[in-house]
Amino acid sequence: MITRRTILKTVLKGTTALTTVAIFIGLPSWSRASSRMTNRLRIPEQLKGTLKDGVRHYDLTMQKGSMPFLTGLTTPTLGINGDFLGPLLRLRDGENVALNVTNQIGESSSLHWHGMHVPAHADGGPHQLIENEKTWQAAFKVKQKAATFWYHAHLMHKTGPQVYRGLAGMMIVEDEESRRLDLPSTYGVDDIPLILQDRAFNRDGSFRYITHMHDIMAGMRGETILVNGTASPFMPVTTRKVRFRVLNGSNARFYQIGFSDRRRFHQIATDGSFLRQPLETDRVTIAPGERVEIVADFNVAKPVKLVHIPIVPQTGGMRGGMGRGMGRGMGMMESFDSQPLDLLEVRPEKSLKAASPLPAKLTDVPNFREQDAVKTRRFVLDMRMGPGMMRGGGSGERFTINGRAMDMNRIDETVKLGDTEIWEIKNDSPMAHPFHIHDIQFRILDRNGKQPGPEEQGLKDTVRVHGGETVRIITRFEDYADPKLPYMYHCHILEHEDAGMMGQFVVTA
Ligand SMILES: [Cu+2]
Repeated sequence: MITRRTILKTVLKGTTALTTVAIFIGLPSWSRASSRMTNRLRIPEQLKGTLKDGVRHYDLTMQKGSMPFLTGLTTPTLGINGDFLGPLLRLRDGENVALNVTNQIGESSSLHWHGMHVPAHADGGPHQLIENEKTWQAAFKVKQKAATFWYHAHLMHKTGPQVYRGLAGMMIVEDEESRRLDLPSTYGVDDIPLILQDRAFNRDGSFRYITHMHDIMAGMRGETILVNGTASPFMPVTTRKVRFRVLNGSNARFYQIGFSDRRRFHQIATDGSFLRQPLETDRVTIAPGERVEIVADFNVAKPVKLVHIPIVPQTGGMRGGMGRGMGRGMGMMESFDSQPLDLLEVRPEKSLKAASPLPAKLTDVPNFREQDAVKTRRFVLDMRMGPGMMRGGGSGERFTINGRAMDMNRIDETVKLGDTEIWEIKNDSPMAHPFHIHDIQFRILDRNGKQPGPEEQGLKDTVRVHGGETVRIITRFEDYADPKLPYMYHCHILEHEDAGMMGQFVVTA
């Protein structure tokens, strides 16, 4: 009989450390029989900016704060214009914006506009460091299809802890098309942001972050789900149709969202655009960094929960020469999120405002033709366990892309402005990694040679690559060239990113 222990020993490369195995076996159960949702969902304040000489200005201050997440306890936090997380930024395609970010957290940070097509100097990655008590301005023209984006700290080796403490927020970009479409769009009423995060706590109420090697290996997970910084949230609903903009803002946890009564709903958007048409479904998977928009119908006075449906480990990636035992082990390595979770209780009122049916067509999703690609770049993701992982919070060369850990002083790839390229991402490790590319939006060409499902056929900036899988994406690099300042590509499990699973590319004219 193959035991869990022998499988893990087989799977984990570079170690047989029993302590590591014990950590896996000792995983706590996150299942909660029937959680009571007692706190009204917080809705982030909207920041629409102020127009000055044709430029829309947004003022953001990163600051220290505290939150009463758990009854009777106070959690020290970080926030933007508030105690935890930041305001919702509303941007319009075609507008010039200036995002003024002041750092008052007592240490260096940076703020990255995840998914946004911006010049490298405005990207907010590790090279746009904001020292304590300094202000940094990101100025650019919004060139974006309507969708849901987000911003978060992106400091070298510190993205994980800073996002965990609260340095993140949602952005909505609108364009002419989105303003014309008859979709639920009253913010906080029938257009609801849902920032999903999980947190672990110490007894004194403070956040607990990385206490075991396992927290780096699997990524940092916690047993408490926060939605927009609300534990055990409920939301009163006054309309029949509600649109949820779901952002997986967790450091490492994957969610498969659906409803407790298995009702069907429509997915209308991926990371960077609407889908061509609404997609009827009963569940959608969302990895760290990814966004989806869904529209659900509710019945008068009938509460229902938005839940995480346990993720059945993927084995599709195991075809292509991998041994069977290896495949089973890999499945287990992907089963970190196999416990059910309640995310949000939706409480429809006694009378609900009627809503029109969803538009039959949402948008034309930009396409890139494979025959236009001038180059295929290959990226191999890998991770190795071993002693010394905890030293200095990093792990040297254990989390790699193409055999190398991230180095701020090394440009890994040089892309020519205007080129269409295919990026082939191969995952040589036993667990799934969400691969994110700065600056651009892409289409997924295939997974192990197979077309992606309809739920992934919008624009994307983050793609799940399962253990043993090879995913090909296609994109075009436009508008902005800078031979010196690079953009990042990386795993969006933030502990993996911080430990080295990241690389840099420049776009040259
Ligand atoms: Cu990863």
